[in-house]
Amino acid sequence: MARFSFPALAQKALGGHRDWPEQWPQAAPKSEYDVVVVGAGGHGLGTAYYLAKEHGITNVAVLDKGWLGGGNTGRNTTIIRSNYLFDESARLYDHALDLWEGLSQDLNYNVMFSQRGVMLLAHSVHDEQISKRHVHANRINGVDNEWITAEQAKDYCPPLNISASVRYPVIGAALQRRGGVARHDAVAWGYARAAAARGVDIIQNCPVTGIRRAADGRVEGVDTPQGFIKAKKIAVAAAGSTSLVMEMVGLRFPIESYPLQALVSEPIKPVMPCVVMSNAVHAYISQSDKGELVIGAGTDQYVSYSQRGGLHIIEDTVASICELFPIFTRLRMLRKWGGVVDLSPDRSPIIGKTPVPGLYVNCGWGTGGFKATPGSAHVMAWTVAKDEPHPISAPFTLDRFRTGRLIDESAAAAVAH
Ligand code: FAD
Ligand code: PYC
Repeated sequence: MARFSFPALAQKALGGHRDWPEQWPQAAPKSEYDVVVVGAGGHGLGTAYYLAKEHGITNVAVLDKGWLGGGNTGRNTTIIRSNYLFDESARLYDHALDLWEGLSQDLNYNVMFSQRGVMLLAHSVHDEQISKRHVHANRINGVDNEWITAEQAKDYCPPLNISASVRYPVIGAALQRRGGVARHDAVAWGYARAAAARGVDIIQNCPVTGIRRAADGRVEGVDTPQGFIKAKKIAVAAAGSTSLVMEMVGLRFPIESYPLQALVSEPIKPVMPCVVMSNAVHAYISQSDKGELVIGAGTDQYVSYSQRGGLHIIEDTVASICELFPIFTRLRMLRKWGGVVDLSPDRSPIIGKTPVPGLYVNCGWGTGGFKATPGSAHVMAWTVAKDEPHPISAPFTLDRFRTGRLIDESAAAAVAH
């Protein structure tokens, strides 16, 4: 039976969710594991799940400084798509999209994956050229994406304003029909429950404060307020805090942490049939199954570890949304929040081994890692189990910042940073 520490905060967050057995034992961590995963977001929990399911490694603990899914996984706006420009990224994000399509069945937990289509608007000739380049590159890689006119965009998304008289008229869009949204915290809970059922321990309220190494340089375990926990291998999936964790072994990581925020409107009846994004006016929007319009934009312009953000960003975002969707002008904002995203220099993730034997990392997803969760966790588990990169994640090593083989997806990140 898997062991849990289950603080009151998490019980509140899970809100009596019917699938979550609240009577599960509260436990301290064991003294020794084959693998310790740092970070109980989707990527860390998923890594533990695939380690158990696909590699038979079940003596695994996932440690989190807060509650599971309380990081970016539970704060993001859940846009899922795989329309990235470069071959390496297309393979990685499409691998994730393939897994999304079977995830609820695999976990026996409804992650509410909804392939309602993701539309990226173009407002200028430059936008159109960039979008078409993406569409062509995607199709060569077998990733669905198509160019549609402004009128077709309006047919697909009736609330969209395609009037020629606005400041940035819509002149067309790239549409990925396989893209969509999912329920973010269900992804964390689904992976947690499925990993726990296979014997993985999930220990909340347990920050990793140090990483110890043996005389030969290999990792030996982690320090926590609950004591030292021995580990043969350590997998770090601590988005937003990667540099802090890596400093524990003296590694300087090419990562900067920025606040990224979002907001929701009061709930209304279904009105937005798809996801709409615009890089030019700098806003994106969808509607959750609860009825709230889910709205966001870019990161703040300064580095910070604060899980909030500047109000001016929200003001600009809402102004853009009101121009694109005048029918939403009279809606009220229900709440706003922020997360801390970790940006790598080329805006692509870093997945794989580190210079420290037995230490693995999964970070740098920046503003776009939710969509990657199943794929990222799947290749990460392989890497940890076999001590070698999965073929799909092999190009995403830390080493590329030394060799210069960058995968510059800054345009595909789709939100400004
Ligand atoms: P997280 O879910 O952040 O998990 C990391 C965990 O590590 C946290 O729970 C944290 O508490 C823990 N941790 C940190 N340090 C320690 C430590 N020392 N010891 C123990 N635990 C530690 N992506 C998309 O694809 N689509 C979107 O629409 C989208 N929208 C976003 C909107 C917002 C407002 C934000 C903030 C992000 C958005 N993202 C989006 C990005 C996405 O949320 C992240 O890339 C993804 O969720 C990262 O998942 P993760 O599991 O790696 O990290
Ligand atoms: O990566 O598609 C994305 C995204 C949308 C909002 C934040 N990230």
